[in-house]
Amino acid sequence: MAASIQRTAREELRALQSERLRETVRHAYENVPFYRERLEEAGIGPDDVDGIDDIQNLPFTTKEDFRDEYPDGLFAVDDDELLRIHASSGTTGKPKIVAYTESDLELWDEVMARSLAAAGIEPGETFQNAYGYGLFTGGLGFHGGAEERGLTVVPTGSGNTQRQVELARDLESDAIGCTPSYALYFAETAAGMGVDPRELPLSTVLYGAEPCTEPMREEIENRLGATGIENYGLSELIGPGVAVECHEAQDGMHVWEDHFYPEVVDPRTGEPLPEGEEGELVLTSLSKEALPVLRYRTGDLTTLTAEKCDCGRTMVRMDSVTGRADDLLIVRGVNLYPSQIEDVVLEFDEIAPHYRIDLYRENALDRMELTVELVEGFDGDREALREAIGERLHNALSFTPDELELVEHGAIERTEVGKVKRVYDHR
Ligand code: DLL
Repeated sequence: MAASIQRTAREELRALQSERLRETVRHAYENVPFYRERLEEAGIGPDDVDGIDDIQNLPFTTKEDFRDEYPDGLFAVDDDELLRIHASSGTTGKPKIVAYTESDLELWDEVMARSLAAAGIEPGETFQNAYGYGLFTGGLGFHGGAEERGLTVVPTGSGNTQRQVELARDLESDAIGCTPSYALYFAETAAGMGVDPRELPLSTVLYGAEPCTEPMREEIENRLGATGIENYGLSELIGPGVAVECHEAQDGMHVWEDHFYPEVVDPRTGEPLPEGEEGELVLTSLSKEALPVLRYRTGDLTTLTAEKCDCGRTMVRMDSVTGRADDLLIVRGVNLYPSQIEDVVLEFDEIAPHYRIDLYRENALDRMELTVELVEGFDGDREALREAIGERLHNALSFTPDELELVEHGAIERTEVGKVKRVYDHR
């Protein structure tokens, strides 16, 4: 079933999605007062959903709704049916609390095992799980799926990196799961220990949980001598296991849309956008029990394509997330995403994949400082390089930072645990 559903004809998939959407709306309507109210406001009862196309009539759910309904206002089952709680912290306010029944945990294991299979990780291989364990969904989400896939799991969690390098070498880990920033940190730590990271047995880095541009992926692949496979997910929907690249084509992440229905909308108006246009990803859970979610505004910007992939899977693919709708930096009236700056800066071979952006407001004017790191052993002309980067930023983005600082290799603080922070907005 699991393998065939990934390659099913799209009409069949739509029939399944339609049936599951009807069930999900009914479940939410009957068991979550919040949804009943929202649906009634929109004039929709559980019998008004015929098929998946009706999804566009449903109201959105937002991060604020999760915060307002903290801790359990969105749960659709009794407490005694819950087997697990996770939370996503975010930068401000209360955490978003999420919950799982037994069937939700089985679903999670299934989509994660599928993701590991799509990543090309075979039963019997050793998987080093360097995603954080605990309330964060990364650690336990990958853990369950890896066991389901028949892998040997090394549950290192994040951090303790020297030991992780030794374990990867001594236990001959075939694959590691971690954030992209941690993959780089891991490679640097290995090199610092006198271990050539390319000589480690790792052949796959299953990275996710934070944005990763193409130059960053190349850097990870080169430094670790491994294939980088991206995966995407979020706690509100389940955790990791929403979408993953296939190792066959590595051409966008297949969304497991028999369980998570994706749409892309205009982030300002909420209007659905045609296939291929970039906008905000909106996701609806189609088979969750404890926490059904209707049209969740992820804030993540991406593009969807339904074209058949070379791997034969028919499920829609999403592009790497280019940024978050709320990451948009408006600096002196210019709209910029940090990923655009990253793309430009990392074109330079002299620059290491570490940078930070600081924003200030001085006398009512925005001021941006961009700090980038030189590669190890750089002994070229710094001034010329600085000018070249400034010019390139200006040409590509019509923007030049007020200050562009080049610092020595290793000078920018690394993230050993959790997600990397690159933008410091002091305004
Ligand atoms: O980060 C789940 C996860 C764990 C995904 C491990 C992949 C691997 P949250 O902590 O709830 O859940 O954060 C979700 O992280 O809305 C995105 O903004 C961001 N994110 C996740 N994957 C990617 C990715 C986990 N591949 C939020 N690229 C999401 C860019 C990502 N951003």
